[in-house]
Amino acid sequence: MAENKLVAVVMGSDSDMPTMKACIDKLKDFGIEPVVRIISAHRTPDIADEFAAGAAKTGIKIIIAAAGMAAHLAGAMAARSSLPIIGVPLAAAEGPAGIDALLSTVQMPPGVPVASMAIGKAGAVNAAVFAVQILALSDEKLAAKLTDFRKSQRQKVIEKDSAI
Ligand code: RP5
Repeated sequence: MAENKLVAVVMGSDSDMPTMKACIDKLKDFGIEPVVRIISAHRTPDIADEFAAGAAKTGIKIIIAAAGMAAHLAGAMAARSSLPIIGVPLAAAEGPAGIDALLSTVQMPPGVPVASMAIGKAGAVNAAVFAVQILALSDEKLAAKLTDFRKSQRQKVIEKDSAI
């Protein structure tokens, strides 16, 4: 059975969904059904504030926040919630290929951390895996799934190597 809404995936725009689908799909692979929201730190700051401030009370344990350009969504979540916040910087259609979003996400002031992943799809997938790693600390079944996932990644590389 899917874990009950322990992880939230928020993104700044519906234009982020094609990339963040990789995050949502990876969470689902581990049996985690995330809360998914489109919330903008700049266009809907009141909703971002309300969501972050209330997330813990709804049972959410981890917030994954993805945005492009001047990517303040993860920081806005971290400003209003003490939950672990995982940031995913995205490359927008215009701009310097996500470097803008990376710096906006990662350069948090001391005391208000955001765990920033890589830019784009790699970061989206890793955000899901990182969330699973946190939850697996107190969930043996999830820890076993994580072990299987690592084994299967290893096996894929070995098979590619053998096929050369
Ligand atoms: C950010 O601005 C969003 O996260 C998105 O990556 C970028 C562009 O947004 P749209 O103009 O496509 O809505 O806030």
